[in-house]
Amino acid sequence: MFKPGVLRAAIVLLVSLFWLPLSASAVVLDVAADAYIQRDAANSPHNGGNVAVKGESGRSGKERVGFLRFDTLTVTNEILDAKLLLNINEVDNNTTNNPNPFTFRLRGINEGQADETFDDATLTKNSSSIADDSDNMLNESLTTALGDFQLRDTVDDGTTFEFSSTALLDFLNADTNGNVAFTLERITSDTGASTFFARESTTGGSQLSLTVESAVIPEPSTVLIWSLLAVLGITAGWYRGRKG
Ligand SMILES: [Ca+2]
Ligand SMILES: [Ca+2]
Ligand SMILES: [Ca+2]
Ligand SMILES: [Ca+2]
Repeated sequence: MFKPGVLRAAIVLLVSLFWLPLSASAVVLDVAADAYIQRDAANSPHNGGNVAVKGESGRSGKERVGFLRFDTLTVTNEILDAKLLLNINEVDNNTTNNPNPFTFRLRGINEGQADETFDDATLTKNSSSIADDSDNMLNESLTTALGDFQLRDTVDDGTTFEFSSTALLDFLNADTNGNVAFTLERITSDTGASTFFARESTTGGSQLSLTVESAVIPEPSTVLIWSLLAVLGITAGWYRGRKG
């Protein structure tokens, strides 16, 4: 039915259309702010070398929730892949190593919440727009659950954990204001804190970061040239087909 020339041109068109949007570029976004809040120090900022996270049973007061923020203004195209890199200091800082895995939960802070642009030097439990007095110190309805993961004491101490999930990808692509912030909580109750290296760390640990791979949308002029070439190819093929 198609003459070879037409078929060839059609294949060129299809390949060019599929190939162009599939090229991607990766960027690493360093954390813009990181801190934690603590139940029994509700008016104190916690902006040291570690983001500490802790769940304890019975609302002991020592529970801690981590806050992380990234500036994504430079990422304007669709995000195809994303990884949150958590550089672990200690899964459990108790002197006795805990053989059981600890479960953690990552949440996105919903678009429009004041905490989307929190300042790590001043964030406190009482100043947070999403913290409350519940067991996990968070009003979950103001957040989006992005997934749970497990870390093991000693085994994972000092390593980097890469978190990724479809929910994280969807959350990043839904962002419209270039501010993306997360909370990190620990589901597992233990008196030992879990600590991740913060951007203020001076002990050699890398800070938290977000690796984002986004589609490269071609310039309109590039699309136009490709389209014109494809049309030219189809026309030439059709013309040759008629002649032959
Ligand atoms: Ca910080
Ligand atoms: Ca340990
Ligand atoms: Ca809650
Ligand atoms: Ca946002």
